[in-house]
Amino acid sequence: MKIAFIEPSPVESNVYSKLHMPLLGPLYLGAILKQRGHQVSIFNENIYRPDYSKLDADLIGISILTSTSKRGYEIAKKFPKEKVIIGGVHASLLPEESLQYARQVVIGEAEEVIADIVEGRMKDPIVRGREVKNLDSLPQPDFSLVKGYKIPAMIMPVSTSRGCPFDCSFCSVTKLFGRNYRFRSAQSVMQELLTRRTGTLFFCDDNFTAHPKRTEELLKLMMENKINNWTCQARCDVAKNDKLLNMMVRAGCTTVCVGFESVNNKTLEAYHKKQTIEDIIKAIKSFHRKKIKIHGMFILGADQDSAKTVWETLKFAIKQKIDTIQMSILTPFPGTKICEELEREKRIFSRDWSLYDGQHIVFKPKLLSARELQLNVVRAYAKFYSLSNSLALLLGLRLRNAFFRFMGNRIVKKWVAHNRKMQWILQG
Ligand code: B12
Ligand code: SF4
Repeated sequence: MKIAFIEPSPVESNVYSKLHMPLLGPLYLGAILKQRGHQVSIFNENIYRPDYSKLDADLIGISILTSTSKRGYEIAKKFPKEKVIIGGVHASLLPEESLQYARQVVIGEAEEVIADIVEGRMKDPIVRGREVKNLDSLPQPDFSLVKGYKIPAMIMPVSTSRGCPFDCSFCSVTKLFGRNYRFRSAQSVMQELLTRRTGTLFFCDDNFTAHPKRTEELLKLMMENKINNWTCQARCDVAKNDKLLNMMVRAGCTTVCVGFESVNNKTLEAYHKKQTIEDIIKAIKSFHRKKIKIHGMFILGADQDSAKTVWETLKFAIKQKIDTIQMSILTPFPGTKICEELEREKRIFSRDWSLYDGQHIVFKPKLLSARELQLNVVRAYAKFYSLSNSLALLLGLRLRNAFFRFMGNRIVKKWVAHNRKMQWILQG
């Protein structure tokens, strides 16, 4: 069969639109179906948008996040419903909604059911996927299937584990992959790394260091094979483990993306983040001592946050010399604890999924108005990425940081302009 997977671009462009990094789901599913003799292509709309009226496929598989679901449904409507299947985080959280646009929807991990669905042995409208217990049994994601994807790519995602033992109240990850942390063997990951041709590897595991022993094994192999220049997502906890941190440096880690989330201890508690502001400061010091750059991620808008918290976050990021930051507005993704709470209190005022991207306020915050939250976050963000700040870094010859700040400046400008156009939503 001819199968086309589609990863829709978000309707609202976001800070990541220019980062051409496909989700790995369609690449794993595509590799499995290709091995079974099907003809597979993957269209990532950020990279290449086909003319759908001419798309020659027997089956269309659409992969949706909440922010891309609106566009995903628009695409689905271009095809007869019996040709469309939908999966991904958002479809897993709201399968009944997605089913209005598809003949079948898959909840959760789809590798162990996709062939049965495509080949007609599984016909239920809503199929529950299965947690892949042995991740080494999966084929490598096949990037050659992505139309228009340039290899060597600037940055390439690699997944070495699934699930996260934590359960933060704003996060969708455990809803999709569960809290059971599963990981590939170091050898299997190494085999994949040796085939990747890229400037930077991005370990897109939600928590690369959740099981330090297994991470150590992988790092040892990476050192032996002289892998370098990679980024991972980790929690502050890792910085307490000096041995692991040293190994990460020797194995080529240049940047860590860390969910700091807040500079307000009460907010961290409400998020169930299981970390304190003291942990965050210590972690920043340890990473910087080892010359690892930090991309710090913050989420603003919890019931404990005021306008002051937004500016304290900015001050903190500057004072602690965090290299780059992401300031997101708290987003009640369906299925999360935060969403349940806000729904119960009838505080969500927009269910336009295209606004569920961390850049738009869709609920009434407690200590300030929706408008104030949105404007303060945009302004603080713009300040961090201001041209004068970027120039200062450039003059101090911190070239990498200056480059990313200039890039951030362009992105924030777009966000500010877009914000002016959408004043209507800020009435809430
Ligand atoms: C890499 C990554 C990114 C990259 C690339 C993302 C991209 N191309 O969209 C970057 C950094 C750019 C990014 C950006 C964002 N991300 Co992101 N990202 C991830 C991350 C860490 C890994 C994605 C991945 O490859 N997973 C591994 C593969 C195997 O999983 P999968 O793609 O979901 O596929 C499986 C199933 O879903 C299913 N499936 C998937 N597609 C299909 C299709 C069909 C037809 C079928 C049957 C099944 C199926 O089967 C697959 C195999 O089991 C996830 C977390 C996670 N663990 O998934 C967050 C995650 C997807 N991101 C998230 C968010 C919120 C964002 C942002 C809005 C920014 C932000 N504030 O963080 C932006 C929006 C991006 C956009 N497209 O608009 C949320 C999504 C929540 C939601 N409800 O939508 C997640 C889940 C993280 C979280 N903490 O909650 N992200
Ligand atoms: S935010 Fe990070 S630590 Fe918390 S549940 Fe999600 S992936 Fe795990």
